[in-house]
Amino acid sequence: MEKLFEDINEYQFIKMMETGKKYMALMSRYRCAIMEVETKLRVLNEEFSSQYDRNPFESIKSRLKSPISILEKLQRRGVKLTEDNMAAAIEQNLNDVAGLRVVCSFQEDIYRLADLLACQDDVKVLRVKDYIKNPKPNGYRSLHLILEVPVFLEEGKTPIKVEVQFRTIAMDFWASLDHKLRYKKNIENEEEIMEKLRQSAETIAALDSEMQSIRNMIERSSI
Ligand code: 0O2
Repeated sequence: MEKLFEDINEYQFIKMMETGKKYMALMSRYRCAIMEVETKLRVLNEEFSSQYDRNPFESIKSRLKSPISILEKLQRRGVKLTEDNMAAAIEQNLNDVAGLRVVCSFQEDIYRLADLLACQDDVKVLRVKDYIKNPKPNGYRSLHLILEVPVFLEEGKTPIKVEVQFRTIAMDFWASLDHKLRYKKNIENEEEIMEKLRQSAETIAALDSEMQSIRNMIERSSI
């Protein structure tokens, strides 16, 4: 039979398959946690829309961090990965393997939704990073919650970390363009582009505040 891998022996191949299986099982737990949090957010959206006739969020997206991004982030943090510590290294060092992004029209809805999610008794808030009140120097704005939610598996209740990013439509628009810049190498005019992005982030923040205040005026004026 033709050999698949010339340079590894049978023992190494079995080890590699076992590691692969462990990795798949870990990712499956993160997928379950995403489903739990997404359902919670959709339930809140449903309740809001029936009570107040409006949806607090416009869209919700979820993603599992790709194996290459997991590896790169662990390497950046100087974590040594071995066959035996793989699951523990990922769980201990990364908060955003399971990620959800909730895009709202208005800033007040971001805080309202985040509070309603955080106060649920099976949700543990590990960390709040408020890049709306404290934007990053490049202009990045979003509210990040690092949560732990229980996932009920055959082996019992397992707490799993999930990162939820809340932003307005305008902040999301900005972040997607900035993301393009972050992953490009050797860019001409990098300083100029960064400065333009910083200025656009300010414009967007002002627009978000204005839209919020107009909505508040409309709500106050309706009898
Ligand atoms: P990707 O490709 O989106 O997965 P932590 O482990 O949370 O303590 P971390 O990950 O450095 O440390 O936290 P941080 O800075 O809060 O960033 C988490 C995520 O927020 C990033 O994930 C991005 O998705 C987003 N983010 C943070 N800063 C920026 C920014 O300046 N611009 C854009 N566009 N997104 C940002 P990753 O893993 O970096 O990337």
